Amino acid sequence: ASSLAVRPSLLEPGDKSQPRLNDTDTIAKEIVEKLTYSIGKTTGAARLHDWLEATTLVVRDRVIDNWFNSTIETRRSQAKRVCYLSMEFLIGRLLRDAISNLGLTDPIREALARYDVELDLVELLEPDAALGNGGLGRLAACFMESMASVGVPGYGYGIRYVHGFFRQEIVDGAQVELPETWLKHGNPWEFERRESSYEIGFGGKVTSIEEGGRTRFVWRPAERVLAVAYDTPAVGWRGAHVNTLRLWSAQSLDPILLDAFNAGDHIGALLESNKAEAITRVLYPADSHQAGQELRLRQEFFFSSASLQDIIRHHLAQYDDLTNLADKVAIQLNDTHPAVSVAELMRLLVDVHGMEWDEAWTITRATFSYTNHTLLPEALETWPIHLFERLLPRQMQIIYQINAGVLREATQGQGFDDRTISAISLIDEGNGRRVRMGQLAFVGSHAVNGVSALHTELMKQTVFHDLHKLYPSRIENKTNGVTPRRWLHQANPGLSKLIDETIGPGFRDDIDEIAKLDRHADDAAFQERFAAVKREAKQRLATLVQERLAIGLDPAAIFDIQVKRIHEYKRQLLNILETVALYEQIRSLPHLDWTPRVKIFAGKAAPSYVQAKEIIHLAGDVARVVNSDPTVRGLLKVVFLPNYNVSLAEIIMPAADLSEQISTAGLEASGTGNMKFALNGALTIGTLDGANVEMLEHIGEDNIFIFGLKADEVAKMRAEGHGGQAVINGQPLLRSAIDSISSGVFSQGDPGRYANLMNSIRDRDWWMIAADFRAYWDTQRRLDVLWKDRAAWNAIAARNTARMSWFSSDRSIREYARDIWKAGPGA
Ligand code: 4GP
Repeated sequence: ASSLAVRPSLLEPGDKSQPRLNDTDTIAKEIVEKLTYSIGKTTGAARLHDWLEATTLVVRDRVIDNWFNSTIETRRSQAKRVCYLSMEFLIGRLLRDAISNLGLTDPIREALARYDVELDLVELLEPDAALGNGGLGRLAACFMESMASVGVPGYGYGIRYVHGFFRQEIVDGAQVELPETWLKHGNPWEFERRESSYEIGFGGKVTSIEEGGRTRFVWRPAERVLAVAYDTPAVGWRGAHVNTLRLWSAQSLDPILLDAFNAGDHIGALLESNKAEAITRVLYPADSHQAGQELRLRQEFFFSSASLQDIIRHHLAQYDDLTNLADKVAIQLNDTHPAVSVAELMRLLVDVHGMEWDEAWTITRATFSYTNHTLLPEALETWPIHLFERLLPRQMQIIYQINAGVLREATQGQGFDDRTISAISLIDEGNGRRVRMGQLAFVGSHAVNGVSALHTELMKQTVFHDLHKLYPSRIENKTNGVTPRRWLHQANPGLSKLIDETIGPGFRDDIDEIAKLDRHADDAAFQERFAAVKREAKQRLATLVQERLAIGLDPAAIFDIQVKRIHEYKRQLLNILETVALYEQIRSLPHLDWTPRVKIFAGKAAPSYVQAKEIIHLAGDVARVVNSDPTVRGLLKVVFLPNYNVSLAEIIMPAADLSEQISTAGLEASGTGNMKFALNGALTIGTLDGANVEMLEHIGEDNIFIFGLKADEVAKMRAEGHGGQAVINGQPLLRSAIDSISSGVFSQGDPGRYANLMNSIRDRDWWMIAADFRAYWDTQRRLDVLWKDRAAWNAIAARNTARMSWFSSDRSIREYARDIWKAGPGA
């Protein structure tokens, strides 16, 4: 990898300075220099965290050279910029990503080794930047990496939360949330940009002035907060292009009210600054769920307004004209969280920059596009009008005006009936009057996309059914992807090396080349090497589980893994019930030839999501009982790994034999963990949901294990009032598992602990757990049999790796760039 060329640096066009050298001697010298002059330590006194900082600074220097090149080139060529507005960027650790993308792994490893320092240990000390909850945030991170790798000039805009996603501990079986403190020791990757700071207003009044025959509205906010930019470079593959992740931090305009302080009110003196800074203090731990509180709306407006002001300032500095905004900037709204941007851009164009309404509206729509990530009704953001009006009075007026235009189109243009009109309206008149952010994002965008083919289809049929009738060409599909750099090259160096040696290194630059592996899938020698790589990854995970939980795992067993947010629709409960049923079967028929299995779970529950927390508790309870039962020893183990995050995922993905993607069909918009697992050679057991449907098409039906109800069948059964009890009565295994859990077999001393959870299956079975149990159980037993034929299993595993290239986020980004943004190479 050390031969990978980093582009020579061109600090200014025509600059003749020499590119940096990347040999071990140079790197070692630079690391020691940083240690000495930036950190103030000798090599003898340096601790591991000092080496981390010194190494980061050396890598950062190289990133910066390329960052300048990219910025200069975008400006020179007047290329269109893509601004990705997202409340969440779940980026994880950055050092290994940067080192690997710059091709510096070998020289840095060797340079540190000269001082008896191990690169792997250094990397482990970097905090895991968890500025996101789950899929949506991780997708934004993969997209940042892919935009840089594909060469799309991209700017991520988000929030610099002081406390990212909470740390999860399990205490007496229950989830406990602890603050996450990634910034505690500073962050060497970021640069504060004091010159890029903007005032963000809240509350106050709107007045109007008559000006040259035109009414101009002026918003006079009662409260103002400063948004300050912090930039982090986002490095693409081979460092060829470096983009910017710009995160906003809130500061008060007056750090302290000195009058109050001098009068002895020491707390009051800081109240205002605390209130301002609270905006960017904590990430809301809600995944696919509306957070509801006022602070959340403040966060949304804060980062939207700061980003738009920044985009406009940047644009004016280069073009001195806003009429060509949509030709030079594309703004992607990552879910509805930044949807208020639609109103805010209108305000900036019309009120601040004096543009006519109609022209501003045309430009706004041409600039924005919106991605929907979930159909769950509880996740569709709406805000009470009184709150919205109080906080954002001018934006509220603008929303009314936008709505009037849309409704006019619907009535006059289309002659829609009243029901359709009220479904289209940006104002929900039914629930105490609320602003519908999904509608706002939809009407303010020229393109609206879902994240898998099925999800996009369901968007048309359900949440956006009526808007789709009004704007029939607006919804399109952009199936998600994951970056192969982080999720294959870095997370799985063993497999990457095997692929190098089997088909050559071309797949590192063009992931589609990985398809050449297909030819080797049936070759016995290759299969053995593939299995050896898998086994090593499993051993690594087993060691981690031993260290953290003191549970011994046998890498010869199937590692059957479900890791993701805990949600009822993701059906960890179905998996746990199958585990309990299997446990009971092994206990009653111990003489049968059972296939040894390890069931691994990890994931966080939203702190207020009672059922999700009960599911975590149950997984732990089942684990305790099963793992201490000598009758199943060696045949079944259950593990709940606390604090699932990006770094843990990097260890888990390569170690899976079986990937659980078992959501109730129609509810998982896409999934991206499903892609990471399959790319790393895990077989998938899953429903026909989200991107599983397309994975089936690419991997082939013999190589993926699909079971259960389809989305339309789920909808039909729900409509018919399906209940669980009748199904349970006909299925002794399921019935026994539910009875055991209900009677306290796994919660001795507290038999009622899971009464609600179990009753929900018996009664409504909303998530179709009882309905799908049998099909799931049977498919698992088929997999047990397949496991015994090692060659067959390994061939399927290898074919999964070979056939997953379409699920690279490079492909997703190329599609967005071509169809929605009209930006990037070739635009
Ligand atoms: C997630 C979806 O649940 C998941 O299916 C999808 O793969 C991911 O977005 C990226 O598109 N949604 C969220 C959320 O994370 O907060 O709504």
